[in-house]
Amino acid sequence: MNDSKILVTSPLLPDLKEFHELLKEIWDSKWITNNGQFHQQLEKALCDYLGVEYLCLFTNGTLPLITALQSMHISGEVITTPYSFVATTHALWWNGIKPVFVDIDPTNCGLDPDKIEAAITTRTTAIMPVHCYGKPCDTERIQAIADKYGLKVIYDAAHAFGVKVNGESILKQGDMSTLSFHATKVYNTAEGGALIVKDAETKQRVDYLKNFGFAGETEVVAPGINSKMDEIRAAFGLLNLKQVDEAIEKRHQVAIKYREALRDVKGIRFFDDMPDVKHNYSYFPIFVDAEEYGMTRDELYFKMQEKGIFGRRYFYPLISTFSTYRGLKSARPENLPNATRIANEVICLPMHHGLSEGDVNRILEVVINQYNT
Ligand code: T4K
Repeated sequence: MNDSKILVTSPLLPDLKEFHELLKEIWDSKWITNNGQFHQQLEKALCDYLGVEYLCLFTNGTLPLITALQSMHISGEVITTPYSFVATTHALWWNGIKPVFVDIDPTNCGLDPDKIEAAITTRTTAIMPVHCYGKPCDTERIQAIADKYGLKVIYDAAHAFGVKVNGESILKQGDMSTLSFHATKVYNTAEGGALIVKDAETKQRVDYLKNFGFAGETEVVAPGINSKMDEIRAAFGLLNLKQVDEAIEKRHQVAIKYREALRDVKGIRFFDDMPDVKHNYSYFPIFVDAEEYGMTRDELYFKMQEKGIFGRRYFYPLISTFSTYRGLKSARPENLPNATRIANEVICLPMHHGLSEGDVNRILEVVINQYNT
């Protein structure tokens, strides 16, 4: 029996020889950060690949969230989801903004548009939804609400690299969208991220903000931060971009196998592809109904670990339960019934380009056998 560990993900890595060649260029140029040639090339290549016009590279996926809020002077209260990685809400906190949690729609794990209006107050200035697992939120309804109340919309699209709806990038929705290029993402630059904006003027402003607010050598136009991507990671990113389509296709094949095998397992729910959406298969969450499945989510989770399979409970616990946020009125579990339930049901099965057929079979055996015993 093969007992080697299967982790939830594994980073896409460029060919080492090709990377070395680019490193040699960087060494020769002696230009290692501050809008170097690879940074410029990667911004352009990502715009082309993603089908967006204006993209600002960042050093991770959290700083574009913080900077997006800064650049639009968002204040007061912002409506957001408790069902995400904690960085989403922390970005609000770092801007002195009060997060207002709204429940999720269990069919896509995004903000439930039916529940947003009730959370709007005179202090609300924006909505910050997450395309959780890369599944598009109901952007049309969210935009209609934003327009009705004059609110900005910032999408945390950390999981939505390359996702398209009706052939259009999901990153074009709202006022701004952010991406994460962390090692655990479909596309990575080790650490990295981006902010997608709508026009050249905004890009200029964001580029100032991510460079301490400098506009030229001696002028500082705003209290900026340092969140520039360096040349080494930009070069890494250029190489990874060449192989990301192949990696997404491999993930797609894994998703197909998971779905085929789990379709008839009672008490296990998962997502199918949505019509007219080009998915990126960034995560494969399953939701365990303990009564029907005959075992709780945690029992299955730890049983998997005993067999060397390390799925992850993304996103448990809910952000709203962490000490910083749990005192907020909107954080009460009775305000968030779907998110509370889903957080207790979810396991993200291992999902990455490097999973072999044998790995997938080993994972499925545990999930299916536990159910049969
Ligand atoms: N918004 C959303 C919705 C997000 O999901 C995230 C990040 C952000 C914003 C913020 O973006 P960044 O500032 O992080 O760019 C991970 C990631 O650190 C985090 O980026 C990600 N979301 C979150 C969902 O997951 P952990 O605590 O699960 O990472 P870790 O170190 O436990 O790694 C998970 C698995 O990946 C391990 O089992 C092993 C594997 N792994 C990991 C790394 C780092 C590797 O094989 N190689 C590696 O280098 O948070």
